Parts: sequence; C-alpha cells; structure tokens
Amino acid sequence: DSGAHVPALVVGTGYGGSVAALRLARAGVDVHMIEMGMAWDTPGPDGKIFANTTSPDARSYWLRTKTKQPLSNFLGFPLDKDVPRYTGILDAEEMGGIVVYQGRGVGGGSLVNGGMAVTPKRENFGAILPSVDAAEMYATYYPRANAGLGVGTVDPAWFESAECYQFARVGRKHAQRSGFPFVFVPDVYDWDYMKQEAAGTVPKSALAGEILYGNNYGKKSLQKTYLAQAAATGKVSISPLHKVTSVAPAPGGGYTVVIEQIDTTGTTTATKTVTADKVFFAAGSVGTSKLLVKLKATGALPALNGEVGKGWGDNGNVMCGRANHLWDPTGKVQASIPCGGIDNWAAGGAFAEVAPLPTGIETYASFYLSITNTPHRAEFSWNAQAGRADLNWQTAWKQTSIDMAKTIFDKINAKEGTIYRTDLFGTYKIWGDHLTYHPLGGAVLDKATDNYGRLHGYSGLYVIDGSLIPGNTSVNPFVTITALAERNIEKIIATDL
Ligand code: FAE
Repeated sequence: DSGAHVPALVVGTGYGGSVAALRLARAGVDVHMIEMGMAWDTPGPDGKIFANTTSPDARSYWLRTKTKQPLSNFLGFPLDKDVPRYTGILDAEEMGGIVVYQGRGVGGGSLVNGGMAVTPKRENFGAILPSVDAAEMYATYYPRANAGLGVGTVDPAWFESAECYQFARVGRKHAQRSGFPFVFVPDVYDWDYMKQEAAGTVPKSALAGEILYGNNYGKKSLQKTYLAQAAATGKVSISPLHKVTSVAPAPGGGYTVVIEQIDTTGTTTATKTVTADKVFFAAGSVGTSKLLVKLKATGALPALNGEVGKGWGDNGNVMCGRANHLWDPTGKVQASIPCGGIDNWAAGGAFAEVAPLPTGIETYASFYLSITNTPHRAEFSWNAQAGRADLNWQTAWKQTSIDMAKTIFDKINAKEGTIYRTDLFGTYKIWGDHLTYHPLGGAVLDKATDNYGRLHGYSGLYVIDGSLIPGNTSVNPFVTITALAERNIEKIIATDL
C-alpha cells in the first residue's frame, strides 16, 4: 500500500530476485517483491494457465497487437498473427536493432525459458566473472543453485529410445560424425514427468510443444522452487502488475520507491510510494540497466558511477536450421525441452544447443541455438528527449557470432552433404541473428557495483540479477545468475543486515 515501509524491497521476481527473497526471508527479514508482469496462477477460459507455442493468444505477448515469434516463418510463410494487447508472458523488446526476449510475470524468465540449466566449464569461468573466486563458486554456490533449481539430466537409456528425442539423436549423430563432442545438457524439467507424458499417463506439456509462452506441467519454474520456498517462510509478499519507476534516497533514511500499478492493457491505474531500507534491483539485465541509467541521468540517484548501463551483451546468441536428407527425419513429436549440445567453444567459440522444432509435422530439419564467444558489448544511455534509455547495439556485430557458429555447421553440412534452411527467419534468410534470449550486463559486478553487487554511491542499494554478468556466460545463463545471487546474498546478509 502507498505510504508503507518495508525492510527489503525486491524489484522483479526472476532468478536473482527469487534468491534474494528466499535468503533474506530465511534470515528473518520481511521482503516485498514488485513484479510488472502477472501472477500466472489462474487458468484461462481453456482451463490452462499458459497458451501453447503453436497457438499464441492474448496470454502470449507483452503488450503487443501482433505476435513476434522467434521463428518468424515456415516454408516461406510468415507465422505472426494479430493478438489482443494484453500483459502476456513473453516480451519481445526491440532496442537498437536487436529483439530481446524476456519473461514477464512472477517467476521472470523461468516462465518462458527452455529450462536448460548449464554450469559453465570451470576453465571458462575466469573470462565470465574475473573478480569472483572460482573455487568458492564451484564448491559451494553452483551446487547450491543447482539444488535450489531442481536441475536434472535426461535418463540416458530412455533418451536412446524416446520418440520425442529423435531430433536430438540425429543432432548427436551429425555432430559426432564431424568430430564434435555432443554433451547432455541438464534441465529443470521434471524428467520423470516427461517419461509419463511419453507413456500417455499424464497431461502433456513438453510433448505438447509447450515452451515460450509457459509450460502448464512438468517444468520447475521459479514458482515451484525458490518462490514456493520463499512463500513458505510467511515473510515474502508479491505485488504483480506493479512496476517500479523510481528509487531515490528518502529524507529520513532508506529509499523512496515509486511504483505504478497497471491493468492488463498496460494502463497505469494507480501510483504508489513506499519507503524501503534496502532495495534489490532484480528486474533482469534490461530492466535493471534501463532503470539505473534513468535514475542516474534524471537526478534520482546521481552518485551512481559511470559504469551503469555498460557491458551489455547478447551471450552471442544466433539460431539456424539445417535441412536433412529424407533418411534423417527428426520426428513428428519433439520434446520442447532440449537435452543436448555441441561443444566447440575452445576451438571455434561456439556452444550449440540441439533445439527442437515442435511443429507437429515431420520437417527433416535440425534446429540449433548457438551461444558464441562474441567480444561485442553495447551500452545503455539516457535519451532525455524521448524519455527512455537507448541501447547502442549494432546489427553488424552478429556477424562475429555467425562466423563462430559456422565453425560447427559448415563442417557438418560439408560432411553430411546438407544445406542450411532458408525459410525459418524470413525468405532466403539462414541466420536468426536479430534476437537474443540471453541479455546480460549493464550493471557489471566489480564495476557498477562492488564485488558483491552493492551499487557504488549508495548504501542499501543492490543489483542481484543478470545485469551483473558482463555479456557472456559461454553457456545458457540462469544457473550462473542464480549461483552468483546465492554468493552475493550470503555476504550481504552476513555483513549488511
Ligand atoms: P528475469 O528472469 O528476466 O526477471 C526479471 C523480472 O523483473 C521479470 O519478471 C520482469 O517482468 C521484472 N521487471 C522488469 N522491470 C521491472 C520493473 N521496473 N518493475 C517491476 N518488475 C520489473 O531476470 N536461460 C537458461 O539458462 N537456459 C535456458 O534454457 C533459457 N532459455 C530461454 C528461452 C527464452 C525464450 C528466454 C526469453 C530466455 C531464456 N533463458 C534461458 C534466459 C533466462 O531466462 C534469463 O537469463 C533469466 O531469466 C534472467 O534472470 P534475471 O534474474 O536476471
């Protein structure tokens, strides 16, 4: 309520925010979480909370009137369609020539993502977070994050025979025949549930192609893990459909936080002001960066340092498909949850997830999301005239990522006598190079903040999400975001409370 005083206010309910809330609550602190998206706890008219990937509806997109599907075309046909403007689950935010996909709602990105829960190789960690003690991360915080998230790996024996992983077995065969290591990729999906889906004994989620707009069953989103545990403490409350717009020092100490309540059309219905002793920015890389850049430039938090907004990257994301021969079908039924990847990081700077293309028909396509070792970093800056934060991303930068991904797929195509698909991202367009699923950076650890996420210039203000990580994690990012949050909140609780 307006005028309230809270000991700890958390902006956003994704990975960083959920870790902060749980650990603070367990340490005895009352926590209030503010989330601009919906709660996603109530079934729609079809009896389901989340829409299917193959039939997007109002629930699917954040305040858009037309869908913006990552795979925009199929066999030359554009797939996007009109939808009612609504506070749906997936935001396709267009900034500086890149579409940044993000989850909106209680659970953040965990609502929409593939659940791939990958711990980076130890030898790559120094390049990801150079100021962090790797030994501590791998002994304590990565294991803690993996346990808290409920990470598991596909049963290798079941994998060999499961119809829904034909696409992954074809991906493995092609990788190995070209001399690339194929690795199983852990996931937070409930693998036993998936086996039951395949057996036809439970309602289907992964095997019904659910992903991107939410999974109705099977996926352990934050709602089922960290946030459920946080709720069980009785010390955490959440306000969905509330957006933080300002944080500034309060006259009597602590911070004045301005929050806009919105309805499901995105219209502001109330503006509330609360006071918080401590504020944790966990609005995601884009959300936190935009907020901090604005607050510094507009005089709410002028003492933030010049690193705010810098070091933003796309984790080198680039997608592509390959057209297989007729003797290599990838399967009519594909699990929407990937379970394997091709590791060419050391030699070629690319780690490629063998991804599903769950269209419900045989496509003879292999589909991949590559994470690449791109050096390019963009910066957010305040555009006073337009009243928004702009990102100076350059579309040409994706060429570096394409070149790295090609170290894998050019070789596989040469070996298999196959070609790239040209119908998935437009007409005669091979590369999905217009987007990222993995925004990272903008308030980099040990630069905009100290080595534990305390913002320079203000005591009691913290960053605890993907914006701490400078642009790349060498693998999918949420395990690293979670582990770093576990590390930082432990220190903050021990020294700052
Ligand atoms: P995030 O989860 O984005 O949470 C931030 C929250 O803050 C969101 O709920 C926002 O709505 C909310 N928010 C923003 N601004 C405000 C504001 N001003 N006031 C109130 N609330 C606000 O942040 N990663 C993997 O590791 N494996 C995968 O398989 C994977 N697949 C992905 C697939 C898709 C389609 C997408 C979009 C992402 C995927 N990711 C994956 C990335 C992963 O979800 C992402 O790195 C994390 O969710 C980021 O966590 P944060 O805590 O930084």
